[in-house]
Amino acid sequence: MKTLTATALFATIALGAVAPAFANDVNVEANGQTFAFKPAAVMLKKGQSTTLHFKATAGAPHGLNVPELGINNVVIAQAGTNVTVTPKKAGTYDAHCTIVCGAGHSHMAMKFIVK
Ligand SMILES: [Cu+2]
Repeated sequence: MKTLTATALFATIALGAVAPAFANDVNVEANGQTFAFKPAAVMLKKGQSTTLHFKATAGAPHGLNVPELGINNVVIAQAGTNVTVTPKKAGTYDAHCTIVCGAGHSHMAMKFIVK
């Protein structure tokens, strides 16, 4: 079971869906044409500060709200915005776009995985 999980995670990372584990800086792109965040999942380490560099590449502004991580109604525009987080609790935090940005808005989501 563990091997299967590790293999699946490696495959996901190879496809660029998950940011490298435990980086100090992570770029997160909000794409208003594909209605997706890239990477779709970001790995964070409990107790370690990570600066998230949010930037919109197309379309209307997007937003994220993950209060458990200190991401409080962040507006993501083309100018970009940085948020430094220091997760206190391990877990998986689902985040959906908080600003109605177009036809694919309801599918626009990402995850933060704290270990
Ligand atoms: Cu949206």
